[in-house]
Amino acid sequence: MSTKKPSVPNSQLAGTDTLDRGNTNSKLQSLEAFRSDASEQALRTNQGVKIADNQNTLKVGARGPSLLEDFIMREKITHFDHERIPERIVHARGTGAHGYFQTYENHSALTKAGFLRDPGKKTPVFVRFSTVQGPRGSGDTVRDVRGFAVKFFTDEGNFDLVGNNMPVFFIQDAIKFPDFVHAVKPEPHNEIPTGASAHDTFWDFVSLQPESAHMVIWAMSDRAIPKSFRSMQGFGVHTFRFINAEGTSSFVKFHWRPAAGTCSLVWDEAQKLAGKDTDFHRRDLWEAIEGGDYPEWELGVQVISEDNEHSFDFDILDPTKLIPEELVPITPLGKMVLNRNPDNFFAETEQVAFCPGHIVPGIDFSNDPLLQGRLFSYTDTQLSRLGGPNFHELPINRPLVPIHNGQRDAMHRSTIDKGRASYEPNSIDGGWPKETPPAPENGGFESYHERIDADKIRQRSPSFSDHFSQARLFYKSMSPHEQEHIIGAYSFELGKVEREWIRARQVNEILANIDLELAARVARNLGLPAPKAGTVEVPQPALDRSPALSQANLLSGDIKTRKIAVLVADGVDGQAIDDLKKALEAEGAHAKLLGPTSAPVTTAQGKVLPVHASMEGLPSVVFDAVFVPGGAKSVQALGGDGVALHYLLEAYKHLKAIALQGEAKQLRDVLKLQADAGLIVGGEAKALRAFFDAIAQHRVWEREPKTKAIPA
Ligand code: HDE
Repeated sequence: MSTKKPSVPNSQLAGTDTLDRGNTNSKLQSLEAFRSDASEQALRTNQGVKIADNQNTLKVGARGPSLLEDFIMREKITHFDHERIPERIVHARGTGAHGYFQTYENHSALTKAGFLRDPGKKTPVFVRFSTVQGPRGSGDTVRDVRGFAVKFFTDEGNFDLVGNNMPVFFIQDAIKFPDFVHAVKPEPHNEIPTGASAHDTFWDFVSLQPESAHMVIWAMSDRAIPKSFRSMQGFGVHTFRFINAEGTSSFVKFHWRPAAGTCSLVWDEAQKLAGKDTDFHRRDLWEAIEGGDYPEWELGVQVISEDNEHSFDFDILDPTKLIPEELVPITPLGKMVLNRNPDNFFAETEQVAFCPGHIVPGIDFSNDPLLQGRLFSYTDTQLSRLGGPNFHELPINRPLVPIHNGQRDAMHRSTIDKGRASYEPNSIDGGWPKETPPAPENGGFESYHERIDADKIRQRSPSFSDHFSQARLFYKSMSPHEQEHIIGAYSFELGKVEREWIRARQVNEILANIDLELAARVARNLGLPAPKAGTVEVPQPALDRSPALSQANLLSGDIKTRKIAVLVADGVDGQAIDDLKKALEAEGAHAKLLGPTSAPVTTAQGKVLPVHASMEGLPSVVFDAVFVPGGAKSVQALGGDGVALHYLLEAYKHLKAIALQGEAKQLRDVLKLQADAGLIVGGEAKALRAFFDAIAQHRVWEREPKTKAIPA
């Protein structure tokens, strides 16, 4: 802090006085000035001239050459020619939403950050979820890490929490990031594969880089094929600091926990969805918000006091390590609700620019060497992606507080700065704008005073050297079906690797150090000999298992917002549909009627019933469960319809709850479906309850071995 210059009076602090406390819409209001509604407006050029003919270029005669003087055509085509900007180098595919964050209580003992101190305040947020590997138009459901980036528009400036849906990362030092990204991206000669890590260069790199072992096993787990953005956890990954008003610092790890529970797709379903609905996750988020099912997350932190920095058997600065929740429970801070879709994808979701370096007083960095490198990268990448250093002026990126400083000019400057002095100190403009002292009631940012006495050195800390104990902890903490999925994913991905030495190295030098049984199972699937022992000594971690890591323990327990397909044809029992809909509505779930075509059907009771789509239009993969009502004629038609039968078989294979009511019972025999807790036959209320309970379990895991070609 500097004391030599005049400070800002309290009345002008950080813009708090200019904002309406508790106003959830402040960001939306600030965006309002930039939103453009064309209704009842004339078509004009960019210079404001009304256009009389938007159909024809100016020509010499109706069949003659076009004229260069046609400024209307030239302006239109020129703008079109430059419509694209470079996509993000990673996380190119994404989708965004507006919402708010509200703290549960005053957390001033932990941090002086204002948005975590005032429970009456709703802080606007913009969130962008993303995949990492694929380009902008790639599929949503590929096996990949998901980005979970949140911009908080606080009264003290923007805070960006730029996290992922997994709590660790592939590398420990930022200098390895270009290597990692080059390895995972499509191969350079043929640009294959899109949106997948199942190829030689990825496995070559990670098998040579043992520090990736922990993150890779997360990426081979169900976490890499989330059911929806709404059902993903989020993590800040790095250790950050909270600083309170007394200047006391604590280390923190950020966690987002979804109210919808955490759950995933199954692999075959994820692959099919990538083709049948490329936009599956994007659509789900959009529709949930449009329908008023506002997605919600709880933000929490694991808090580690300065004194406990070294009390773990790993280094809290190592981003390939998590802190088991059983060792440090999560302190809930507040909740985030997403309640508004963007108006324009490009202006909002594409142009939003996150940076882990965007922090506010009360939050600070740790020395995690991955985080330190990120602090440089994000602003740097925006310079080429958004065309210069003024991207903070784009409406979606503007902080709510007024910005004044001596930065001037450059490409796309939109602020019209008044005054003569673009330097500080100055005596021409009364010394304004001036520094603000850091005391909490003033709000000037002050970096945490950390004493460091060390050599300038290029070296990985020896405390970062264990790469396997937490990968093992993760594997051992999985439920049996989750372990099977991990074995399946490694086998699938390595099966796509052409070079046998890479497959063998991953099995012998990585998997064998995580778990010998895992290595043996994958080796068998690849036709390789099972390794007899690992290659390194793996330390015993403090815990054998961390139940908090298994998604089996993270379900919401209800069926809120779940989607149920109802298969119908002429002669369907209309009463059964009404009863189902009523029961589902009471639980907050939704039904969609699907017919052989999109044409309405006539019920057994003679009523004409519109359907939402044909069965081919909304395939089973986009639903959580399938319900077939009775009605002899309808069931007979469905039983003779290959699309309907495939619909049921596919839902069965994807371990979804299926209810066959009344005459629909016959379909079980036609398809030879084996009985289990998720196959409900019968129409009474008890059966409906059993159906709902099965949906709440998300998937019928006991069925899985029966759906495999070769039993494990
Ligand atoms: Fe990023 N990352 N990253 N990353 N990252 C970007 O920034 C980078 C890392 C994450 O929706 C880029 O604006 C480096 C970890 C998300 O706009 C780029 C390193 C985590 C997003 C970049 C990392 C992330 C990005 C590309 C290693 C989880 C999307 C475009 C030191 C904690 C944000 C952009 C959005 C995007 C660099 C590692 C999350 C190139 C150098 C670890 C969610 O700047």
